[in-house]
Formats: sequence, structure tokens, C-alpha cells
Amino acid sequence: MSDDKDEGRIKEKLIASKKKWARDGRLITGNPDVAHANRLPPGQREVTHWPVLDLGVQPDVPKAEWRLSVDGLVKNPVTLSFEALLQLPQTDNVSDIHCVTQWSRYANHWRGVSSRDVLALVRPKDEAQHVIFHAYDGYTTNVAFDVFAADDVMIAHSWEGEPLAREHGGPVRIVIPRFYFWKSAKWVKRIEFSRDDKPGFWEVRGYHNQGDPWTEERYS
Ligand SMILES: Nc1nc2c(c(=O)[nH]1)N[C@H]1C(S)=C(S)[C@@H](COP(=O)(O)O)O[C@H]1N2
Ligand SMILES: [Mo]
Repeated sequence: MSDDKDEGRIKEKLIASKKKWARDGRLITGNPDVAHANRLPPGQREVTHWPVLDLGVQPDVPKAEWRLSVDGLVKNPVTLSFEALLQLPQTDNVSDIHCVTQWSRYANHWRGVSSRDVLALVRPKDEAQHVIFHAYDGYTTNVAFDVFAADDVMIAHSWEGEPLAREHGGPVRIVIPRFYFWKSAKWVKRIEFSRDDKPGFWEVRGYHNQGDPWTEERYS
């Protein structure tokens, strides 16, 4: 596995207990809300604080050194500095967070670059069916192309009008509100467009490949 070297640095016990939850199918209520009749997806509870979840490593990436490569099956691959990211069109979006560990946090105000503006810049090839996020802590996660292309997906540098805090993935993270929050890579460094799917860190450890909170796609 490509993440062998990262596993030495991250919290083995935390990972082991989450893998066990996945094996046991913990937290699944069996009451899907396909129509989104409620604001709260099944099995979730609302929190007002913002929990921090990571692998026990919070990389310190100064804005001046941060780079984002957007590459793979695209016609115009780019590597963006933080300054270059700010020069792209800026978008504000408010969305709810749903974490697979059962907390949801409503109405988070994000600012950054929308996935649609990234797509317009790099121009993916027709064969690009999957998007893989790579992060500075070695974390990866994967989504289908159309999930990335939704109109509420952000490459976010600010939250509630402030620079995104390091523990929440600053300087820049992904936000994919319609799926469990493990799909929203913190400390993002690369967005890869791929023909083939590449299940990410949690997806190879028993988490669902898609992660729709409304149908409780918690575990595979
Ligand atoms: N790079 C990176 N991104 C990550 C993670 C991680 O460990 N590393 N954890 C994921 C998980 S499981 C969740 S629930 C959210 C947590 O984001 P938060 O700490 O800002 O609440 O980040 C996701 N993105
Ligand atoms: Mo999570």
C-alpha cells in the first residue's frame, strides 16, 4: 500500500477502533431519508461546536509554501499557489456538515473556489470519471466526477469569514457537503482526475465508497 509510510506516523489505535466500527456496522439506523424530508440525516445529531477529526497529524503548511496540483486526465494541468488560488473567482457557500461519527453542524459559511471554476480552468478529459484528493498528511479520499462537479463543492480557504484554521485543514481544504465529511480532504495538496476509481484512506478500511448520509452509506 502506498500509505504504509504514513501509517507509522498516525494514530494506530484510533484507526483500529474506527475499522472495528466499520466491521460491526455501528451507527446504522436503517431508516433512510431519501427525500431529505428532515434537515438532519438519519442517525445524526446536531452539534454547535466543530469537532476536529484527523489521523493524529495536523501538517503545518505555511500559505507561502502551500501548493495545489490539479492534474491527471485534464487538458490543462495546473499547480496553484495560495496567491493564485485567490486570483481565481471567489465563491461563498453555506452548507451543513455531516460526519460519519454521527455529528452534524449546520450552516457553515465557506469561502474559496468552487469546483466548477476549477473544472473550467483544467478542462477534464471525457475519460475522467473519478476524482482523487491527496492531502499533506498522506490522507486520500475519492469521489465520482459528478460528485465533485456539484454546485456546492468548494476548495475552501475561509470559514465564517476567517482563514480556515490549521486543525480544520487550513490553509485549504475540500468541502463536499452532500456526503459524509470524510470525503472533504483537509490540507489538500493534489486533485487527481482519473479513469479508474482509487478508494482512499478510509474507503480501503471499511468505509463506504460513496458515503451518502441520507441513505446511511456509512460502511461498505
Ligand atoms: N487530510 C485529511 N483530511 C481529512 C481527514 C484526515 O484525517 N486527513 N479526516 C476526515 C474526516 S474522517 C472528517 S470527519 C473530517 C473532519 O474535519 P474537521 O476536523 O474539520 O471536522 O475531515 C476529513 N478530512
Ligand atoms: Mo469522519
